Amino acid sequence: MNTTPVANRLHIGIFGKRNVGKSSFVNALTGQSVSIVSGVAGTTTDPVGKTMEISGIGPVYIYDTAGTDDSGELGGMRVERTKAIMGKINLAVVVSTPADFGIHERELLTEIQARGSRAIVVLNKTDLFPRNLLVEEEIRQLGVPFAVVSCLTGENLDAAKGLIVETGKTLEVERSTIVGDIIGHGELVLLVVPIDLGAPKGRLILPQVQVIRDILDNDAAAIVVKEREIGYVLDSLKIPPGLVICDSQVVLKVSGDVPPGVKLTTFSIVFSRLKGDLARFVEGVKRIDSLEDGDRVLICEACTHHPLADDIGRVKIPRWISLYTGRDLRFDIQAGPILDRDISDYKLLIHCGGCMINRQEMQGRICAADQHAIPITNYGVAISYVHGVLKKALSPFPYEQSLLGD
Ligand SMILES: Nc1nc2c(ncn2[C@@H]2O[C@H](COP(=O)(O)OP(=O)(O)OP(=O)(O)O)[C@@H](O)[C@H]2O)c(=O)[nH]1
Ligand SMILES: [Mg+2]
Repeated sequence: MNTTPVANRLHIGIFGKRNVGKSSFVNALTGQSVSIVSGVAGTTTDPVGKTMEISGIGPVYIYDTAGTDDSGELGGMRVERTKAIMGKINLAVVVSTPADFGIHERELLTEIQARGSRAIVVLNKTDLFPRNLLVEEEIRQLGVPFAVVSCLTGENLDAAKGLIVETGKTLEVERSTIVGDIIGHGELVLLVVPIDLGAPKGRLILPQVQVIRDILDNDAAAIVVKEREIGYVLDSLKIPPGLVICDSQVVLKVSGDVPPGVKLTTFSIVFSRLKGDLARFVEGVKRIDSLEDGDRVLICEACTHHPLADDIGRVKIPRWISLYTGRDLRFDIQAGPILDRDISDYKLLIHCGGCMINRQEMQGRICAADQHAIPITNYGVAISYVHGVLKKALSPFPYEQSLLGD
């Protein structure tokens, strides 16, 4: 794992009508021919993503997209794909020309801002079109920073880059630490990682690697064990660990093994603080107690993966919740974005940890739940709850723990 995970990068999307020079701008920014440029409107058909470093911001992920003014059946599908990218990004660059900027761009800016992202405008092709002070004043009135450039001659491209850096620096992509605020300097953290059928061959999964790195960055020490080894490792330590973090699926066993006074949580819970909102998920999980026969629950997975026979979202969580409530519930699975799905019928959403999506996307999903006033929780919180150990698994987080009452 020697690169910054994509989910931790600032995500930048380039939007605008066809042929305005979006791909040319991406190529100018990256200094590479990432995207094909041509005079034919509709050259870029599928979103193209590229990782790069921008000095002053660090690692970013840039999406070039298809023109948002495309029409017809295929064009409409391209626009849909571009709109899906809007939900993933933190910063949008709306490209236009001094001659073209108008209602379409204003609508794009409104849509971007409504999704909680920041925007800047790039007016391109100034070698062809004279500057348009009326348009510039209008953009100023909208409170959106802009630059007037030519991707052909390179004029003012540095100013456009500068705007991206200035705006990008102010954006919170992720919390800067996963566990740094709950562990002490020099403390020992015991990580419990089951090596079962679901574990990838020959390596650890990304959230585990990220937690280990974060522990090291915070000058603490990590010991990694499988659940079978907890007992003897705890016995052999001179001082008990300050914190135990385990996989949600073994939280019941681990909570029994961890001595009173040692804080316990799960990988899923620490990650839900990073991308989602732990307090919201703790509030949401309480809805399980009032589910009735026939109620529908939506299990949301960030990515599409090939399900295992005993899949966590498809099999285990539905089984555990059904056993816990004693109710006859209906579970559906949604893999991928939930924005397009009618979710109004569901009584509860249970989201995966979201290790493959960024904070912006997870917040979008929480907003979707909000719009329908549906409680939302996540896998880790729900699993600990139905096993009766959530209070213990929230021991590093007194505020969220207090939301559970006595
Ligand atoms: N004169 C001039 N031409 C430019 C400039 N920037 C881009 N072009 C040209 O404009 C045409 C379209 O550029 P692209 O970068 O492919 O535009 P796009 O917005 O990605 O277009 P689609 O992918 O079709 O939506 C190409 O012929 C470019 O060479 C510029 O600053 N000045
Ligand atoms: Mg293009």
